[in-house]
Amino acid sequence: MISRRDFLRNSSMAVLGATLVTRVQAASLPEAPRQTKATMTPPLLPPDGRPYNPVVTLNGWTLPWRRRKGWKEFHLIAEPVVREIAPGMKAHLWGYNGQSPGPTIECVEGDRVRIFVTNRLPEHTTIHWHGVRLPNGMDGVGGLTQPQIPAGKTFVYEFEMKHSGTFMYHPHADEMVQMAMGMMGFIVVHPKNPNQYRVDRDFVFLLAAYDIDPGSYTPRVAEMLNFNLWTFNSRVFPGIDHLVVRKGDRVRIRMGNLTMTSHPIHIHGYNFAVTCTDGGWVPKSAQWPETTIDVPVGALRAVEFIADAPGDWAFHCHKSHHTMNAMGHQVPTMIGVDQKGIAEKIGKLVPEYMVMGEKGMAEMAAMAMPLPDNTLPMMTGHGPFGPIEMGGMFTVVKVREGLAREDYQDPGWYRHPPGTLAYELKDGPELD
Ligand SMILES: [Cu+2]
Repeated sequence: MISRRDFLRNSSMAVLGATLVTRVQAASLPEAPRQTKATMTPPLLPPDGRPYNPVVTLNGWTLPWRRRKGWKEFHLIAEPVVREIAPGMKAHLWGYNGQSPGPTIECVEGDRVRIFVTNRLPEHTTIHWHGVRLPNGMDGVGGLTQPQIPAGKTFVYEFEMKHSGTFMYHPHADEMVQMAMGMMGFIVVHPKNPNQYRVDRDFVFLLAAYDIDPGSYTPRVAEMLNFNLWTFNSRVFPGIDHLVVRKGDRVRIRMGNLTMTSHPIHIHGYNFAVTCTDGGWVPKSAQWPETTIDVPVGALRAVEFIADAPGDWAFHCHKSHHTMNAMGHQVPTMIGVDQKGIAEKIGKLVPEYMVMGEKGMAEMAAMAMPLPDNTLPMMTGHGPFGPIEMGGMFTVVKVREGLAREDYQDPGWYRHPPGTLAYELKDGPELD
């Protein structure tokens, strides 16, 4: 947490969006809570204002606010952060309030929000409130609707959240660099009527991609397509939280895409309908069943289903390269190539040389190859039956009977009732 003295030092000459902030005003800035860990915090029940069912941010948290004179006040600090991408790898990113992505902002349709944005980056920034319909001067486009927020300064955004829905925030200043460095966050505006669009569990995350060379910590910001870390909320499998769900719950999963390619997100064991986009709620008559929904670049999609089938259901991007961690794409296909003679010859020069890829690449998931520091295996994570052979944008929806309403703790692996598990055919009596 930042100290008041730091704050005064940094904001004593701060210029705000419309007005100059005096020292007295600066001292009245709301606190800016910070998060140092990449773990999911329990949903934040609203301490004041209209009631709503709060969302759960995968590997993230919701930003607390202060109620003051009819405003809901939030304080975001844009700053360099260290994000654990998965156990074994940390990335040096830019984010908000200690993490990338920044904290989720939750409020209610009709709320008047005042968002203080303090810039502790080495360069200027802004925040654009993607999808939110607001006065033009609050739209956060550097140069077009406001001067950029210089390093060390604080700007104030004030507007009414007129529409409920699914939105996000990100800079509109040196965008290529700042988004490649992880500056983004989720916004959820709950409906005024808590029974409208009601679900039991409401998960949110952003799709982000990074290009971090093996052995290094900082993303290559000039990369356009060839990323090597495909993330849900700046985490890769097996570091992504599981989506723990009580059997019978109505579940919503909201996803926003701030990468530079689309992500066909697929669920096993269920079908779902798109119920909300960053454009608003989708009328029932316009919904249809899907098991995969393409989340386009710069868009948000919310899907819903009733969790009536217990189990551990895979939930992932269907682009198979996006369920892999750092890998080279110039690897030749070796399937069917007899490498025996070659291995012997190279082995004389490079004693630890391994022959790989002759029968496919599944063996890589089980192999313990030496890796540079701060580098994740290409595919990893173990399940109850062995290596899962995945990385990147992959997690598990765990549907269980009899969980408590607020219980999001990992219930362990699913135990399949007798007769419901695929099995090896062995010699013996005929099947029924
Ligand atoms: Cu993808």
